[in-house]
Amino acid sequence: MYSKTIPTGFPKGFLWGGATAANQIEGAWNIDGKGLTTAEVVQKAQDRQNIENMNVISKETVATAIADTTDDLYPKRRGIDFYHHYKEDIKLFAEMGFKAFRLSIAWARIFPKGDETTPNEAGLKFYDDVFAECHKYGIEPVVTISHYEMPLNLTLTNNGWASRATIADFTRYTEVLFKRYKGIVKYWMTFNEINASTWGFMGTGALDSDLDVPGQTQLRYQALHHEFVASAIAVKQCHEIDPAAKIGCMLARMQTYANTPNPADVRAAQLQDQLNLFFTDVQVRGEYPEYMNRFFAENGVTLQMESGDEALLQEGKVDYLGFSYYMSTVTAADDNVEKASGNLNFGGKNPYLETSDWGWQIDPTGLRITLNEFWDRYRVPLFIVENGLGALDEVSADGKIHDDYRIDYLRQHIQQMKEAVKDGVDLMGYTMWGPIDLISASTSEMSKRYGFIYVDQDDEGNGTLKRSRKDSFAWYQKVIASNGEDL
Ligand code: BGP
Repeated sequence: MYSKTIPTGFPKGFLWGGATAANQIEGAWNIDGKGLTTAEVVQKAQDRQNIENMNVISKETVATAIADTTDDLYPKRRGIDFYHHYKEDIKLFAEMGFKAFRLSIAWARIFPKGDETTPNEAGLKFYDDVFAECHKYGIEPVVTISHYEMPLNLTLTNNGWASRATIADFTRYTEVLFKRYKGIVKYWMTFNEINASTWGFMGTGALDSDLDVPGQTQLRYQALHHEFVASAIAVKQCHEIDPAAKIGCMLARMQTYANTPNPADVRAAQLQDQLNLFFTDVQVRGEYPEYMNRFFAENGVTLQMESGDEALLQEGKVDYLGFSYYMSTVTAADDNVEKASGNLNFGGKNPYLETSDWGWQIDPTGLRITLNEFWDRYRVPLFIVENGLGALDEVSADGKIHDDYRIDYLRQHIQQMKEAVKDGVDLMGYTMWGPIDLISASTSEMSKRYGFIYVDQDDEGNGTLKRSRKDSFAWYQKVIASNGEDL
């Protein structure tokens, strides 16, 4: 008789927590020897071009923004001043019962220009202190090594990841991190949303962002190849230096549906999915999948690989798959379909789904589908390292923030996660995005808020930076205390 038990809920030791990124929280952009980063010029470039989509920033505007390095009011330079508030913030995370806190290290704090041989001790010391503060409360740091930024100097000298030379700069940085934080950081991730590197500047750090310029597809996939190699080397280093640590990849996942049951739409959605899962195919399975050969041939891409690269990709397979999940998309074979509106929407409108204030199509069931698909395809532990609702919060007359909409969003997603666990998916943890309000990656605004903790600061940088608990704070505390039973 075949008899196996179905899990009843989240496993013991499930990593509940929240996720952030250095350039969206830290501030202190020029303090203690830190160098300027690419993230700190993106917003300026967007402002100058007056556009919403960061992926179409032109080369010229990025260059102008880079030339002006004096302004410290830009959102990704001021963050929420976590640099000086980390003790208070981590204490609040601990009060919610966090088991894990995902944060990124600002590469330019460790190597201000990226190409030095000796790291900046003050930068390393800052993260020593942050990790110590986490451990004081039994919180595991989950560290992204590169979250949408790099030392700006590497963009100016190497054109970011477009150059193979950046691999050596990166691996010098990662070696320093693994040695310094051996036994201190148990969970690492190499690149945040690595698929963003085929979208433009934020991912590649290369001045290639105008898609109308010929050769962009070539440049982006070549830059991405360099990131794959750098990631594989980092995985190997991590395993050699600290065999007890786990290191994963990180993908921006949008579950993709066919617009109709018309096989042409289904095939279009399948291709869309392949182009999205290509990244995890390389990083989890350790090789380029065959379907990309055809894509490269049809899109004029000829990858420059060195002998040994393919072996490295095999040796540098990740231990787990981390991913962000905010929404799903719809793909049709032709353009004759109503497009979803809002920022960062790539596909068609799904009439069955509601949207966030920014038009992101909210789809909790899609998360369950994604989890099942990932588990079927990869058989490595999964980690939801971002999920959340960006919303315009209002301070009520009673001085509080009653964010029931956020609770609803998170509750529905956690419910579907639980279903996936019962389906048999191996899920390690859940770090929702932005446990404390922070600067938005895509809009660089403060008013797109995700947090359980409100931060008194407006889009222009006015405010006391005072932290206060929203209604969702007590709710998440209860969720964690009951290991996801009391939703
Ligand atoms: C992901 C990024 C994060 C983040 C989040 C929410 O793409 O990894 O850095 O900010 O999305 O996006 P946004 O800030 O644009 O609302």
